[in-house]
Amino acid sequence: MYTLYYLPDACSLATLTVLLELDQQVTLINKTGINNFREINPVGSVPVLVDGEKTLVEGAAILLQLLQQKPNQLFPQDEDAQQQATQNIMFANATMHPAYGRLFFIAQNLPEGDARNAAFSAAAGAINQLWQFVETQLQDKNFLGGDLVSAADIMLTVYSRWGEHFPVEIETGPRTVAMLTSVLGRPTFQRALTMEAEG
Ligand SMILES: N[C@@H](CCC(=O)N[C@@H](CS)C(=O)NCC(=O)O)C(=O)O
Repeated sequence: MYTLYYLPDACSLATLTVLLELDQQVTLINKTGINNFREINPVGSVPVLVDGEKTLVEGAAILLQLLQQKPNQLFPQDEDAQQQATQNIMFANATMHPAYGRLFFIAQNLPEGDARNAAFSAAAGAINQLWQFVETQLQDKNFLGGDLVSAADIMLTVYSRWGEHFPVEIETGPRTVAMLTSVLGRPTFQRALTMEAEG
């Protein structure tokens, strides 16, 4: 049984969805209800996954740990495919997630006005370039790894929900929209949303 510290609709939603895809039992703790969260993760971020005596942090590292425990459909066994799947997870976590992170930073730190609007516009442009890259990757397949959904697809689907909270136009191509719609419709993703809402 795992314990997952989360924030609703944050990147920890991908961790939860992957846990459900792997048929794991998990208890949720909303970070906002914890006074001393930095004693659990000094960096202050979710996800944090507690596995018995171990406290795991950093979303990509947590996912790779979970995916490598035993064979599963989210993570291929073939060496080349596995390398590509790892690369896709890192693209999502270390490239797309920080690109969206700029939107949160601008909203929290820049006063209303031209500079804020220009910063939003530049951040959206960078995000749209990354979605264009995803669209190119999906030209010959339904998901980043091929026919089967992967952890990276789930991560990207979580991030794709963030743009609507900001005054930006986020553009995703038709194949990307199909991938995101498919992941969003998975019972695990819907169950994860319900679990977060119930707390
Ligand atoms: N590199 C970290 C970044 C995680 C991160 O930025 N998490 C955000 C939510 S998506 C967070 O916890 N922010 C702190 C907060 O909102 O209080 C990881 O991948 O785990």
